[in-house]
Amino acid sequence: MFCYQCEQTAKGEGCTKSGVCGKQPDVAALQDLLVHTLAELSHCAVAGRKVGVVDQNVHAFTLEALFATLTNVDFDADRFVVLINRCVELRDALKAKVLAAGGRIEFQGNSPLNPETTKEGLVKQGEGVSLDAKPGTDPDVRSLQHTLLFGVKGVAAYAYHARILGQEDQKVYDFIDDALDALLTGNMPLGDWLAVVLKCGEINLRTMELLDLANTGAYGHPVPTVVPLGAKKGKAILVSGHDLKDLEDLLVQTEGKGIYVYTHGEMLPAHGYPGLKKYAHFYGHYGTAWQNQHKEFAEFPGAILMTTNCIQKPQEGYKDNIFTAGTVGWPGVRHIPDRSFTPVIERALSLPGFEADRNGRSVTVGFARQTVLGVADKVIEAVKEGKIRHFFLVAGCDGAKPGRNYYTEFVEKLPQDTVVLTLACGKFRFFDKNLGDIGGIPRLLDVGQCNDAYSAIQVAVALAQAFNVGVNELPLSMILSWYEQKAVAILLTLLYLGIKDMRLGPSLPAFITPNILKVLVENYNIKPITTPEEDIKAILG
Ligand code: SF4
Ligand code: SF3
Repeated sequence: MFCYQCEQTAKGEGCTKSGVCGKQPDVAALQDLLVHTLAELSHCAVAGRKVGVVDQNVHAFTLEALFATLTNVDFDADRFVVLINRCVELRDALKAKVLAAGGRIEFQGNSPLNPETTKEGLVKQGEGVSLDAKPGTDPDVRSLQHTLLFGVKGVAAYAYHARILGQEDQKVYDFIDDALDALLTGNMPLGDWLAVVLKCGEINLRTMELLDLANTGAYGHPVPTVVPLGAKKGKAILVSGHDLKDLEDLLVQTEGKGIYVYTHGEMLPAHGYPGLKKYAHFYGHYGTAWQNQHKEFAEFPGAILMTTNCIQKPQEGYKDNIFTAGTVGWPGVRHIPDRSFTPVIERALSLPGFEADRNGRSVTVGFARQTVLGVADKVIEAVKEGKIRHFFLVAGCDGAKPGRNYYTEFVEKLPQDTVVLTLACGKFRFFDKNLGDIGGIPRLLDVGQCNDAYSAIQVAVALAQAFNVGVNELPLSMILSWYEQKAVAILLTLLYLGIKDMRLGPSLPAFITPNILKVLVENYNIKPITTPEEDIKAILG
């Protein structure tokens, strides 16, 4: 196997024996095969568009299948076999429709692939079709091809969430098809690959706008909300991941059952939405980020629901308490395909729950764009009066590497006249720190999930307009941490927007070659993080 799509890839180069994340070689090969057959499906969709053949089921499937290949989403080989066969069925049906409408479809090389009938056969096929298996590709072109593929995976994940809540744009689906088709055909000059990679950032911005519309349309704009980190006596369910619709349906189905619902990891910002916080049994937040789940899930006395990434190998201590939903999968773990959460509820009722109230600290969430821009006048005044010297967006993913302590120390060491905006699971490095406030403006503002990156971008754009400068001229620095492919998509969006001077860590992507890095440094002055002291000094002078 070869996989280097995430930050924790082995030796910073690539996982070759098995994934650091727990992905086994058979799953890696099946994921590569799924991506290949999806590209064939996209090839048919692109040809179909020219003759007026568009199939919305194909788009829905493409989002779901791509999302399944993200880091820490689906580890179940059998589920990939089902997805591959379904993909081939859709491909052949679409091809027939396109040909009947007078379209032309010409496959080259390995395509169209006839799937083997056994899992072992499919694994063998998968080993031969990954982007790495294509001989003779220029390393820099391959680097951009991978960047595009990983960015498209991120776009698909966000588009999947938006679509569930009724927001979509054909432009997004067409781009995904164009990008996968380009990867299948593979022959473009370097400059063209670079252009498509930046286009991926543009399309991701639109996708995140749709997702913002979807979430705020369904549940209202987040409002500042104090979230207890303790526990309430009673039965308990812990919900992790990003899917607000899963959470909502679970809240409806648990009403009046004597169960309290807690968030874990990226689900924390859900407490800020009026449409979700109205449930009295939606109690608080338990634990921190995904990489601490072995310890935190083992100690949780109720049922656990994983709605999206990041799942890790369930440990014996809680294996019977954990359930997956949506695109998430782990072999042997009970899966809820249709939001009927009765098995989760029954499991929670059979477990002891919290035997007494547990006091704990609290955190405040809900500083998404409407809240922050609601006090824009105050913020602008504080900047003009010199009370706020600088803003930092310390955002992105968390992970297991010790180097991620940088982000804790960075926030701790910032001077008192600075404000930190944060989003995504990287915040768990400092989310419960009391940083105080500046004239009533909290110094730590939690904008939301990684899914809410659009909100942070809108805040930056609005501030830039208020000060009549470009975003790069604002007293704002971006200190980013990445882990998986949604972060790749967001990074491409920031590059598309022309954002300069970003600091990225804890390490740079293994799929970026030195030449491509040189382009990024020359055009965007993107740089790796160093030490908190040095970086703060360099930024604030
Ligand atoms: Fe390795 Fe990351 Fe790929 Fe898992 S997702 S196999 S850890 S590079
Ligand atoms: Fe976290 Fe897995 Fe990226 Fe949504 S949940 S930010 S890593």
